[in-house]
Amino acid sequence: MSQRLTRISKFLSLVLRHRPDKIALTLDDAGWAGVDELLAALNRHNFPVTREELQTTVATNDKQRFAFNEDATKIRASQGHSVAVALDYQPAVPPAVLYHGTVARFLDSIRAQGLLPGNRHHVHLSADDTTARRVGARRGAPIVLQIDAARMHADGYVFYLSANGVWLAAHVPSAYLAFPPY
Ligand code: HQG
Repeated sequence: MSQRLTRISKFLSLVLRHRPDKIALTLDDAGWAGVDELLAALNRHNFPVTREELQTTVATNDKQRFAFNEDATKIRASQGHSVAVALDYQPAVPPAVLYHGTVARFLDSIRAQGLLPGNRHHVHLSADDTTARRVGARRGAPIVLQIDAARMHADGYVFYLSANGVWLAAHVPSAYLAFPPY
């Protein structure tokens, strides 16, 4: 992705997940903003973006962070919000094992409390080890935990799959976690 598109993606993450108020944008209950409203708000706040740049950002984003609705009149972040939104994802059956990338300094707390969502709405889990390692590496030397998703699901915990392939859960109790070495 070009530097320009990366800047747009970062600013969109900020306003569509965390701070719509920063550009006086309103999101609906499901997190959607009107595309026209978004472009006007960006323009008003000295971050002009063309419709074409917005489309390219959505289409080429490395993690497919954003999605348009069917007729492309609205846009939202696919996950990762801290503002209150109901993303209307349907519960889904997870793969037997899911992965979570973190760093050593959080392990004592994770052993005691399990995985907690922090500022986000859900704990984010990956379907593969490589993705989880990359997520953990944002914070230091990555440590990948394995989640016994099959047993969690059998025990009645609900999982959601976001539009961009991230598995979401409200909480992962530590009984379902395996720490390396496995
Ligand atoms: C840790 C990025 C202490 C958890 C990524 C993580 C992902 C605990 C941090 C997405 C804990 C939360 C999500 C506990 C969890 N005690 N620490 N009990 N439970 N933690 O950023 O999973 O670029 O909210 O291990 O690529 O790191 O935003 O979650 O280190 O997909 O699209 O608390 O964000 O995607 O950090 O990352 P985050 P995450 P985007």
